[in-house]
Amino acid sequence: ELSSDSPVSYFEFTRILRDCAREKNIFIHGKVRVQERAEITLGNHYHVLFAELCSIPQEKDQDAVVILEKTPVRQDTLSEILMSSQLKLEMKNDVYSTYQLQAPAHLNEIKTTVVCPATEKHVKKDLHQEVFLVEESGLSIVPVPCVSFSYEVHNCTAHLSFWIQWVHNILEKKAEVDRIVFENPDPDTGFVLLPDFKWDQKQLQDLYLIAIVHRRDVKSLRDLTSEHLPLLTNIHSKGEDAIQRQYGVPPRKLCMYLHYQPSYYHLQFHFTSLEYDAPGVESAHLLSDVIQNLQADSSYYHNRSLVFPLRADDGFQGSKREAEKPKTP
Ligand code: M7G
Repeated sequence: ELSSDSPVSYFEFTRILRDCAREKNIFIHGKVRVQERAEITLGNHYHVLFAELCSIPQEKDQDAVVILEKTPVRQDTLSEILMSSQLKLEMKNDVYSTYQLQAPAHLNEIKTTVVCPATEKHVKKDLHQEVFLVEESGLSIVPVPCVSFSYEVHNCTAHLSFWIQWVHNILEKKAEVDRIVFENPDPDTGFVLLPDFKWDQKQLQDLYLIAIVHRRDVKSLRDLTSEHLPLLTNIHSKGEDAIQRQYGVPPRKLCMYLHYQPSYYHLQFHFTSLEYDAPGVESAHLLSDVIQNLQADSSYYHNRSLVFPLRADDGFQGSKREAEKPKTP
């Protein structure tokens, strides 16, 4: 589907948040110019009469994050790329030569993700930053290795969490309806399975789907008890069945996990290809481990400490400074 009103054509560059030559992506912060219809108020008497006529378009800048990513070369387009591209020689030495290949436009896509309007949190999420491992116990959060300060968990999670309107839109069929791969509508054990927006669905090596649960009362791994085992086993078995049916990827080639801490506080599971180097391994908990841990101990995730990475500006820096203060005897 071609986008007629491209937000990126009005993009005013502010700064690069992060770029990675190996992953061939770049995260950019900027301003997008949007048109708004604003009413001119001429006082009560005229307002009603002229409201329609005086509604004029006004331009307004909104913050946006744009992510550009070169997509993998696909096997099914190889012969077309090699036969219908122009090659420009860069260097030749013995049996070795390198070229600049100018592929036809339709084989030269850049996957583009736009977050607009972007909040400060969106911008911070994509900004390259120093990251620290922290260990969260039931009551406190302390850095690894342990030093002497405590940090309220609920403060931390509230501070980190994102608005989850996009999740509700999927569950209520207001967005991404045509992308749903499988749904189990049961209000307690059901879920919606669909491609993660990181996956362009063009090749299976980087297969990435998410299973979003219908229940809205389970925010994260911390909330899980043995009461949720039917939900977890349902996601495990129906999720892998659906992926095998739809994509022919067998369960032994799949990784199923959830993140702690997640970016979005609504329980969801990641299904990725084993061949894909998915981001976030340091916060991943395998679904099969979670099931076994809860089978052995219903309060496992309430009681145990959990280690996860925290970014410098997510409240860690201040706490670290506290911890580093010389101790008074
Ligand atoms: P998470 O564990 O809460 O956060 O997973 P993290 O992986 O970002 O730390 C949320 C997952 O949902 C991520 O893999 C996102 O790429 C994916 N995601 C985020 N948004 C806003 C969307 C969306 O609008 N649609 C889809 N399909 N996936 C999304």
